[in-house]
Amino acid sequence: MAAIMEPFKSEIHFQSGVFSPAQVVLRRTISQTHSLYADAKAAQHILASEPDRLIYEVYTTDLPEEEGHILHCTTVIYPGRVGEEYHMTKGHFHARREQGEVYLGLAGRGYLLMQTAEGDVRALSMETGTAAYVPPYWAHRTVNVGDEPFIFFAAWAGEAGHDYVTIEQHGFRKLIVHRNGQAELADNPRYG
Ligand code: M6P
Ligand code: ZN
Repeated sequence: MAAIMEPFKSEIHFQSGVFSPAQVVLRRTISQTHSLYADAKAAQHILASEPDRLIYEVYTTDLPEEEGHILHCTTVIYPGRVGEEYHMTKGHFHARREQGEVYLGLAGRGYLLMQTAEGDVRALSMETGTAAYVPPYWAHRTVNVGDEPFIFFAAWAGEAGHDYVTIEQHGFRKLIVHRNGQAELADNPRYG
């Protein structure tokens, strides 16, 4: 059971995603994320030429990851591509698959890509003001398809946990790629 704790508030700057006070800031560069991209050659090239390329940051509060709490954070995905694929988060299932999550778009344009264990895929476009729901059992990844940082707020149950391994090993069935001057859903040649 969660212990009694002091209520608190945070200030979120919608145009930068800065969440303050933010006790924890996660930074993901190409060095930590290159293996997620389908075009391994393009990813290796960026890794060699720009090893510090910042892909995304997560500003989060330091709350106990336990039942009763609602964890919440902002994520800022910087614009850019690796081959045809847009910059994106690692993506995860919840360790407790039955826990959902809610997102709110604050700035920029992106997609929320979701997939079940059976391989069903959905992609929802997101912009400022879009509240998007990740129901139980759907893995989720966000992708920046615009020219500006894509920034969103997320809230989920404290006991949900993150399972990254399944996505690291198998990927998503679909990629969101830049083709014909726009964002398109394409089959992932490396899925499986
Ligand atoms: C959202 C939430 C967070 C997550 C973040 C980055 O804000 O789902 O829980 O950490 O996106 O995504 P990932 O952890 O998959 O890299
Ligand atoms: Zn999640």
